[in-house]
Amino acid sequence: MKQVVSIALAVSALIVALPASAQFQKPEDAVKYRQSALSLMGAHFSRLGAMANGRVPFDAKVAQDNAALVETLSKLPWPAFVAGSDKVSNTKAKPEIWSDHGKFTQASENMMAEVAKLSTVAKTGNLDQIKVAFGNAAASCKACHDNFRQ
Ligand code: ASC
Repeated sequence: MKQVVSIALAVSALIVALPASAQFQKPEDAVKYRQSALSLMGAHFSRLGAMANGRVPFDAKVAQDNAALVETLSKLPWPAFVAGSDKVSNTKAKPEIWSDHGKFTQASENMMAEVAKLSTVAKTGNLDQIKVAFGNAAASCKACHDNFRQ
C-alpha cells in the first residue's frame, strides 16, 4: 500500500513537472485553452465591474466569489502561449508575445498581482476599496491587450 502511494505521488509529481507544451497536442488546443480561460476571467471580472460601476447593486458575497474566481483563472492562460501558436488562424495573439517575451511575462505578472489584490480587498466588503482595486486590475488587463493583442 505504502509503495502504491509513493508510486502515485511520483507519477503526479511528474505530471505537474511536465513542460507546458506537453499539455497541448497541437497549437490549436493551446489557443482554445487560453481563450477559454481568458473568456471566463472576463465574464467574472465583468460581474465585479457591474458592481464597481453601480450598474447592479453591490453584494459583498458575490463580489468576493467573483474576485476569487478571477484570481484563480488569472494563473491559467500563460503556459498556453506556446511557441508557434501565433500562427493559428483565430488567435489575436501578436508575435510580440514571443519576440518581446520578458515584457509579456512582466505584464502577465502585473495583472496577476492586481487581481490578487482585488481578491484580498473584496474580502473586506468595502466597495470604495473594491472600486479602486477593480480600476487597477482593469488597467493591467488593458496594458497587456494594448501591446500584445490584435
Ligand atoms: C473586462 C474584460 C477585459 C478587461 C479590459 C479592461 O471586463 O473582459 O478584457 O475588462 O477591458 O480594460
